[in-house]
Amino acid sequence: MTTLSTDPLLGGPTLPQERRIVTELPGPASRAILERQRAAVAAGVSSAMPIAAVAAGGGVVVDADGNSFIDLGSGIAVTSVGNAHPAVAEAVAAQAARLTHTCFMISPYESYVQVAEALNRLTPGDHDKRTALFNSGAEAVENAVKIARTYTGKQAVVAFDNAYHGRTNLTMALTAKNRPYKHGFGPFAPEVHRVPASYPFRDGLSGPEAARRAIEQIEIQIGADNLAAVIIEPIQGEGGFIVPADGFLEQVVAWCRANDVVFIADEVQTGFCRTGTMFVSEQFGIVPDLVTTAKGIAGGMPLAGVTGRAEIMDSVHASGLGGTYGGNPVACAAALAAIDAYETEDLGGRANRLGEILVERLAAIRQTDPRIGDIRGRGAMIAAEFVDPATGDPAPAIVKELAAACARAGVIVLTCGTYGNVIRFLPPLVIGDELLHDALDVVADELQKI
Ligand code: PLZ
Repeated sequence: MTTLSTDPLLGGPTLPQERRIVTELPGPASRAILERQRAAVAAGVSSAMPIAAVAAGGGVVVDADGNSFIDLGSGIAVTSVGNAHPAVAEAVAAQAARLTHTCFMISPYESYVQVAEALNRLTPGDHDKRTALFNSGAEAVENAVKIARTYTGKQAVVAFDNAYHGRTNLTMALTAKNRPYKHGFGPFAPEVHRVPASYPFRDGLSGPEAARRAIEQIEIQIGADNLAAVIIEPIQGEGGFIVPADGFLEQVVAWCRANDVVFIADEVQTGFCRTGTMFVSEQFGIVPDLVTTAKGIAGGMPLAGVTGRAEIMDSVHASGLGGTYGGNPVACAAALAAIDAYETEDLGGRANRLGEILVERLAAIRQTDPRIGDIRGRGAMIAAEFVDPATGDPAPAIVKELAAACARAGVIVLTCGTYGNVIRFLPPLVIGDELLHDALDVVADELQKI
């Protein structure tokens, strides 16, 4: 490990935990890389921050010019254990030196089995479970739908307003928002139906009322006899960190169970201690039939999983599930190290502490700034929704300006929301209190200027 801390370009927790802007932004080194990006990388792949990252760890990301940004995004809820976590880096290096790939469909290896065992143990419910591993959240979602269709012998799938499930063809169909995710990319997969979700701040409905509204539409427009699965993010992520009203999820799960419909919880963004518990389903008292995971699972390495009831998972014919890289050994080694960190470093407890700070600070800003219409979330998955105080209408322009201003001042914050009017906070769970407070000072200062 000593070699890790002596190389100035290496990241991890030994990086100075400070906000430090030492050049204009982007600095000359970043600018040169961004110019080459424009010439070499497809225009459709764009980047929110005008910097080229070279190292990251703890609560900071350092760019090619030596600027140090406070990270309130974790690469979209991925590096929850901290970027370049020493145990993850070591596990990756050790595994890469031993064997990088066999293809699990050709010759299996223990680490895949260990990750499956860990997911079976950690996902909600103590029933008999099985897991299959893939490369991305979208791929996990696709496979969950394939599995549910095989098990039920039915085809239709229900997704919700504000949903985000990915960018592949089937998952684009499941994703609700047109721009930027779907525009011009159709035709989309058939047999995907959308129903209203629970969005307490905007619909004012109780959980049972919102559930009744969704279930009524399912019964009228699709029919349980045709429905293989209902898929939902227990807290909607890209849609705006929307926490459903109490009872909504419970009633949807109960209806699924009574009607031979597979309930899939997409915990790609909410999973792995992000919300204060290993999975957020626990907090709503629900036990999903299938759970999709990715993002935080492997400390930054690409890995995803579908975990669920043994009888559902095992309904698929032999060789029906797979893919060249699914459950890659280097990614599995990273996942085992990351999962160990979640469990032994009490990162769930840490997420709750960070959430307290975030909510307290945002509530204080809101006292004098009525443009913050709602503050919501769980653990270290917290958001503020901005509105026009006179009308309550979404105010996306403020959010765009605020994120850009924070970036210039050395803080990475992400936006989201069906209406693009939400600032979301997803700090690495290992960020220090002081650094988080510094970042929130910046957010408060920059907001005041808008
Ligand atoms: N399900 C709940 O949040 C990914 C998308 C960023 P992949 N969210 C970030 C973007 O604009 O592409 C996500 C998610 C939920 C599925 C996915 C998809 O996961 O690993 O990006 O495929």
